[in-house]
Amino acid sequence: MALLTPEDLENINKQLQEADSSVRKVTGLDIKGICKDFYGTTPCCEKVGIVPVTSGNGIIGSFSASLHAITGYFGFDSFVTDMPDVSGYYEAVRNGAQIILMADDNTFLAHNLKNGKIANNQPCTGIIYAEIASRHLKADSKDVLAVGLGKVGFPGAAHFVHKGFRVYGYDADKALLEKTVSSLGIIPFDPDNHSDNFRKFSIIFEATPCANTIPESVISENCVISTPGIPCAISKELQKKYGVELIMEPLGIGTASMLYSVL
Ligand code: NAD
Ligand code: 2YJ
Ligand code: MG
Repeated sequence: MALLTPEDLENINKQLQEADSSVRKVTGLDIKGICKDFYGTTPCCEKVGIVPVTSGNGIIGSFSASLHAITGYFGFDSFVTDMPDVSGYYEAVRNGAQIILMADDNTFLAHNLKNGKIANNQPCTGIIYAEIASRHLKADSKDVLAVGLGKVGFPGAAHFVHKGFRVYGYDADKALLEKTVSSLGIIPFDPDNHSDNFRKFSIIFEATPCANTIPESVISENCVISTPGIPCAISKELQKKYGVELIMEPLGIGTASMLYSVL
């Protein structure tokens, strides 16, 4: 499992502002607007307790501080506990947190203690990046290319299918690709296949931990690439050459999706 680094989270407020402006350009709504519309929820006064967790690889410098900035950006009243782990959880609840945010190396969760709802970052991230891309106002068809069908990518691809898109999918893991083709009914995409290489997409969704995963041949002018995957799926040069609108941000969009989903 790829862990976030403090470098990924540098200038998180600026990264969020830029992502918000791209989301607005692509969909006509900002991130908050998409979450509100999609989940049908609105925050009122929920206090969010952020608990640092030391297990496994331990505390990531600036992870909790970034969550504090992100929750503040979306209008939530939040605080980071002084203590980590179980003592931090106790501190969060004793200090009136209604929603707990915490992550170890495998799971990043949001738990609303009042209504019992719980959210996992991976599906919430995949679904919201797919939802944003699905609203691309200038899409030329309902065809989507989904690259990377793992814990984030699979729920994203499934979301496009549920919304009636024709989904072409690719994963470097052949067995996973085959499994996903049969469970979701998506069309396998093969970047090495000559005829697939002539297909262009105005909506591309990417969720892999690798760079340069999107072949140039599939990119259409002014397409949207919605990609939670870190590092970036496409080079700056290709982005510029095709006027790509990129939706990419390391933590905030997925966290907003988690929070709105537990309200
Ligand atoms: P995962 O390991 O479950 O899935 C990744 C998938 O990508 C795997 O199935 C793998 O076979 C596939 N893959 C790897 N290289 C590929 C390539 N070159 N072409 C096609 N497929 C390839 O990981 P995950 O939990 O789904 O996370 C995916 C990425 O999303 C990671 O980089 C993770 O850090 C990032 N992530 C970002 C956010 C965010 O908010 N931006 C949130 C969660 C995860
Ligand atoms: O509390 C801390 O500082 C750490 N225990 C945070 C760990 C963060 N976890 C991850 O980055 C994992 N990849 C799982 C969350 C997925 C979000 N991209
Ligand atoms: Mg995100």
